[in-house]
Amino acid sequence: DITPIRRALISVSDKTGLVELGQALAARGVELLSTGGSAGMLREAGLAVKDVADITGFPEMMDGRVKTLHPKVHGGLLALRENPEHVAAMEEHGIGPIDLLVVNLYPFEETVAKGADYDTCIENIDIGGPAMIRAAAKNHGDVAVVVDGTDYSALLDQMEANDGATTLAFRKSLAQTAYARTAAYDAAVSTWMAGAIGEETPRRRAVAGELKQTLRYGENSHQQAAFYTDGSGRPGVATARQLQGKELSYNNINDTDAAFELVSEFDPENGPACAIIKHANPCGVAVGATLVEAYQKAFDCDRTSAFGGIVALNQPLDGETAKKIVEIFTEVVIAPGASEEAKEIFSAKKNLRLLLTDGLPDPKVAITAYKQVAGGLLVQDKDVGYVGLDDLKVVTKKAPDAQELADLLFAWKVAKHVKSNAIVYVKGGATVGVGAGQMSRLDSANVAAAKAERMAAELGMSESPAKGSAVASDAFFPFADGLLEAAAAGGTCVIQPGGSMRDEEVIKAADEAGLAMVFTGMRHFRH
Ligand code: 93A
Repeated sequence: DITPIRRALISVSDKTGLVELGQALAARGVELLSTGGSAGMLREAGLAVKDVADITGFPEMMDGRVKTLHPKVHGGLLALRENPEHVAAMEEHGIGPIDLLVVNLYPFEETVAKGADYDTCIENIDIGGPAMIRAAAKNHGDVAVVVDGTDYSALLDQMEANDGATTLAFRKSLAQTAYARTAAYDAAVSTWMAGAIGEETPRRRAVAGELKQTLRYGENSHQQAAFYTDGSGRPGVATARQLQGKELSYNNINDTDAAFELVSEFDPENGPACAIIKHANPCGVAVGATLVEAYQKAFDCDRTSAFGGIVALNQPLDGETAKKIVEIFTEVVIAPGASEEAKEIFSAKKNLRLLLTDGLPDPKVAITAYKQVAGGLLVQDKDVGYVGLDDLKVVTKKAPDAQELADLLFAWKVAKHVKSNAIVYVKGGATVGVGAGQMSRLDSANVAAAKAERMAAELGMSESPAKGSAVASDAFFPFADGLLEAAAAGGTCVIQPGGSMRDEEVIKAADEAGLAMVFTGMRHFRH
């Protein structure tokens, strides 16, 4: 696992830290090979350096376009040291192994950012550098590759700790960084070219993934769109099989994902669950003794909004549930499988899209989430934060009873999937009012209460289903007003992160209203 570094090739555009690195390597007896400008600078600092041109037997030519593209270089990077045939080939062709590659690329991104002309940008597309980086990274079993000056010190620390060698784990991590760099570099070239030739389209955009489908249009009909898989093969909307129905639209896919990811929060081992989504927010979510009961309870929460919605199930679709679903217009149903009877019932509804998967999305897989902003990209971990019973802190005089606790945790799971500000009322394992996407928490509480009122009217109930409900708030109540609104609507217990400057005031209001309240210590903003 531990591979000593005897020979290094250094070829860097950004020469920051180059001399110090060269000195440190030379002090360890590492032989240095280098390209034109890098070699010159090392030599000036008094170090012994071999020119790559002397090794290849070719001068750097064509304005430097061809410097390192040669078997003497690539053979030295790619040869497997343990493979007798590779070793024989090295001997036969006079190829020396290269154990360390230090490259940073022509500054393509900076050149574009400076507003350089077309030809200058083209000249700054590095070819030999990425080729060497990719070769060395592939051969990380034997070769260490450094593509970023900020890794010089880590490299030297490794060598210090391992008597001039590096560990396999370190080389693997360097290789991963190396491929991230070449991927980003080519993406930058592609994005620039798209802009330069005026043909940026979602179909041809450089995104990490495989084009699954070009879509008829995007969020609106004047926007082009495409759908990519991320190569993970994980269960979800991107890997689902469509059994029937019209072609999926951009919004269908977005909503179906929201629905399926939400329902996956409910472990099928604990029973059936159903989520109905519109515009990426839940119209209703419920668990039930049977799947059809879960569907009915989810549907009842907001029958008006559920029309033309997306239905996600955490268990295979059965005949009874299928019969119930086809009673109204539904855009998409997604489930981890379906019975023959259910498929038969759906087949009469030609437009209804049925998507089947081999499992549920894993709500605990910490993937990376991206959001585009003008001139940049925001990158973060997906929200996979969880609270369990043990994490809850009762802050009021009154503690929630067992049924209230179950509904509080249910409401909390749902609130995580509701656009902020989110207020969710839950009773008996079903949402009875969802307030989403308002700019004030009080407004969200009002929207949720109004929805509960409408549910009462739609179902001919004598009182609001919010009466006796559990209330979740995705972030803390900054003032008591939102909490008091929830109490007025009939909420008896509350789950929220806590952490407001006015927690004391909010807790006091909860006590006065006779509420039980728990703090999670974690919030679930979703924008
Ligand atoms: O024009 S290239 O794509 N052709 C090559 O064969 C090649 N090999 C290394 N550019 C090439 N490089 C790049 O030269 C390296 O990626 C590095 O950015 C730069 C270092 O050149 P110098 O040492 O002459 O400053």
